[in-house]
Amino acid sequence: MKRIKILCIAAAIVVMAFSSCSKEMAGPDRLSVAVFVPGVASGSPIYEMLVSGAQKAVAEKPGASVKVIEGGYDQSTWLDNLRDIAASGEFGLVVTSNPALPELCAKVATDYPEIRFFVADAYLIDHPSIHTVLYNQMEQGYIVGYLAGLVTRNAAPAGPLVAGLVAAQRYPTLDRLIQPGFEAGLKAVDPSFRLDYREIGNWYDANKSAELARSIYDAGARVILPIAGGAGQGVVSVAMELGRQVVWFDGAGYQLAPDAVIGCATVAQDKLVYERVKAILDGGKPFGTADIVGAADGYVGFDPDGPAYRSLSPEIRAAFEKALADLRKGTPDFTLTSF
Ligand code: RBF
Repeated sequence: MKRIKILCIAAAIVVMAFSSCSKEMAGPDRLSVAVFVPGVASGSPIYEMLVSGAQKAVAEKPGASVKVIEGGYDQSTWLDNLRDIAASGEFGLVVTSNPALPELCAKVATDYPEIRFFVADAYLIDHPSIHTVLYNQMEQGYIVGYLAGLVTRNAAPAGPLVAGLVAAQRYPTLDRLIQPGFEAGLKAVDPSFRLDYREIGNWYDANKSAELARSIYDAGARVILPIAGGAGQGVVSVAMELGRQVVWFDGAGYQLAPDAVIGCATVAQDKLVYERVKAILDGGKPFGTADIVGAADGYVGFDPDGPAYRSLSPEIRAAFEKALADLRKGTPDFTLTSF
């Protein structure tokens, strides 16, 4: 009797071991995609494009599915959000975007090695579970810096020459690419340009960004670049009120204020996310690699389709379009091979 009992227990252990092993090997469904928005999609074009690009790729793949999960503005919860996504066992691929995410994905990957991650607008090389693509935002900053420089100098040739930058927070791509690119664009127009930099402290407080923008405009700047997600709306409202200008980043800028937004330096995040997610769903395995894309290959550019851009003087537009064409051909050369 005792022997039978022991045999039964042993058999049960073997069955359990095999079933958990086969479950492990099958892993989560590779065609089941979680799009994690670290923030709120509405009001942040770079996130809106993340969602639309991933949804388009999934819609074209038979058997694939997608769920969009917003992490909200409290960055301290994002790691737990990602852990919950992984622990659900539902998703084989997590698609997300922003330079803070690779580090969080790497932490989750330690416990869930079968899940794969694609992070746009970020850089991490040599992690077997993670693929990243970084935009050359030095070029993106240069584009709107050059335009802001031309418009400012034209409005106030006697100077002093100053332009504003209202940022949500400091982070490496702002410090090392966006801000230096914006300043390089301004200084390419006139080396005496000065930057008036202010910080909001979060990505949602449009009242605070409006207050900062007002004080920058009052101090003499004519053009401000907001890098502030949804909070950038505050800069636009004050620009409209004071008859000043804004240059916009990422996408969908002109519709906010057709008279105030004079230019928008774009990233083709919808196209990029679509292409990469599609390739991964089709079996591509770019994990472990980190790409950098920019103006030469069309992922960083300029949207000329706005009324306030079209109503700039032909001389300004001609000078700007020449600078843009030169940039696409590599002058100035902001080549990035790693970050
Ligand atoms: N960009 C946005 O447009 N909206 C956001 O809510 C947002 N949150 C961010 C949070 C962190 C921690 C970091 C590092 C960046 C964030 N960005 C956000 C910036 C985004 O990655 C990109 O740099 C800007 O959109 C400019 O292209």
